[in-house]
Amino acid sequence: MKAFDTTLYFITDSTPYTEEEFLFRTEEALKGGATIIQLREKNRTTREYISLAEKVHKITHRYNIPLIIDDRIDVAMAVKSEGVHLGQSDMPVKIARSILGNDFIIGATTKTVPQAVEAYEQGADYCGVGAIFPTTTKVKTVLTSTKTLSEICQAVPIPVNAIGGLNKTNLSVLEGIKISGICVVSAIMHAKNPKEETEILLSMAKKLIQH
Ligand code: TZP
Ligand code: MG
Repeated sequence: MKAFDTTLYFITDSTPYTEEEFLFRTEEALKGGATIIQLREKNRTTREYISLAEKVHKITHRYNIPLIIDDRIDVAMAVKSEGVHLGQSDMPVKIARSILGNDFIIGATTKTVPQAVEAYEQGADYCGVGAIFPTTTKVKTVLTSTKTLSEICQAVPIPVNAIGGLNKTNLSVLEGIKISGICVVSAIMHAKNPKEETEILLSMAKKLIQH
């Protein structure tokens, strides 16, 4: 059975980096204690996505951390990743679950209580909820209030993670909300020292989820 921990969910962004720098930063995040990692590629061909995913998977194996592929179940299957993350315009969770089986981790982006309940009922293993703050990583996203985040946490029995503009200076808005963890892109990916930043965020996230 799949086991995973979403306390510090690191999502990659390779766009500004050479492959070498990207893989280095990704590994630094794992050294710093990221508990799960998502490869998120929006502008690659299928072949490029698979090639990069294979390289990242080699690294994640060494740290025994699950690799989640964003959007693409074909890429996830091709590289035998541990999971896939599906947004509201990606393949429905129910269909992905029927194709991938029960051992695969399937995550869903949900911005409202009905979306979260539907994702759970269709077999999602966790929900990502946001954007809590404006983000420079995903230009098109709309904001989700902490009130809605809190309601989603009450509405579904699966882990719920907050996402969007989160960094060490603003995590306190999540205090008292029953999240299972935080998702971050730029706070780690573009940090001066990704390993150190990951360590700091991990210890802050651990405190946040002590309910
Ligand atoms: N979904 C909602 S916000 C977001 C995604 C993928 C991007 C979060 O990136 P950052 O850099 O942590 O704000
Ligand atoms: Mg998506």
